[in-house]
Amino acid sequence: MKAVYPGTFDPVTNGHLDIIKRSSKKFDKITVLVLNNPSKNHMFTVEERIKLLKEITKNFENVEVDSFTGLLVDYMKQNESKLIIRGLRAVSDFEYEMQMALMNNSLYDEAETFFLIARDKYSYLSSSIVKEVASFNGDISGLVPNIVELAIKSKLRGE
Ligand code: COD
Repeated sequence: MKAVYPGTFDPVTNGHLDIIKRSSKKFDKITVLVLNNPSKNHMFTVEERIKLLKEITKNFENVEVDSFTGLLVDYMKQNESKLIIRGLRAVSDFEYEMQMALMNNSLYDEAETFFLIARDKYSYLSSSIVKEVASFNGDISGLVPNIVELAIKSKLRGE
């Protein structure tokens, strides 16, 4: 069975990576899908986010990276995908995730969402918090893969 792991990934963190690793063991093929929302401000362009994701998932044979502008369910219909992977960190994630899962299911009857509970050590991690810590020169090693840490630092230097 193949599944889509959709997100913003601005940028990918070790929490995302853990969900990718764990789901790649349970499904035949995972597509990590960067959804493009042009109305939101992001630190990284879609191309940069894809490049980072491709680099850190290059050793997973059944993981590919793609991007899409539009509704997730439209991508899924076009690619004959029916399964969505999402990570759940805390109760605070639940309301939003439930709303999305129900909306996706109402737009596309065959879409089902599978939730993986975040590992303890990543349960407080988000792309936003990593960017905030980095912006005040805090230590983000251990929170994101090395190449992501370098990319964030380079962005913050305005490069
Ligand atoms: N540990 C475990 N899981 C984590 C961690 C962590 N530390 N950090 C994040 N995650 C999980 C998140 O809970 C989420 O499931 C996934 O990883 C991706 O996270 P983000 O933050 O990169 O992505 P989101 O939540 O911003 O993604 C939202 C979408 C882009 C998927 C959504 O807005 C969408 O589908 N947009 C397309 C338009 C559409 O179809 N809208 C209707 C949907 S109802």
